[in-house]
Amino acid sequence: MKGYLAMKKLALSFLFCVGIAGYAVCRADTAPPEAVVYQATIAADGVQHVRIDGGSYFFKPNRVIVRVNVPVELTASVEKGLIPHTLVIQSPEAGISVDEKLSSDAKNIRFTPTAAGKYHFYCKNKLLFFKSHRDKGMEGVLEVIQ
Ligand SMILES: [Cu+2]
Repeated sequence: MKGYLAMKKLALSFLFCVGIAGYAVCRADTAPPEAVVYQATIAADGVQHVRIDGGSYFFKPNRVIVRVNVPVELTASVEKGLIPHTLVIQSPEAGISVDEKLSSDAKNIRFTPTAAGKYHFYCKNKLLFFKSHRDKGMEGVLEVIQ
């Protein structure tokens, strides 16, 4: 059944490509960055350990699910390169205030989320009149669940 639906979807998108949008449009990679989800578990040390790898211009995972009122340790780094990146989570309503420069050496960032909800994390960097790194895709969602 799943296979059939996938086939149907494929056939539909093919029809869309040749029929309406045209070949050139379909060749262009305009899809938004794929969601990479990580659901943290509580380790033996009572901490939710989460690894976030970043680069130009993404965070992976870009959706992180953690439990409320349990300490979180983010281990964050970015790929080697000349472009500086940061990790920002400004959600004081949930006890989270992160604003860190990232490098290829992993950095440990600790906090304990105190309220369930969805909070954005992103890179705040922006070069002159160019689009911000966030607009280019360096953002994600920290989902705090009960
Ligand atoms: Cu950046």
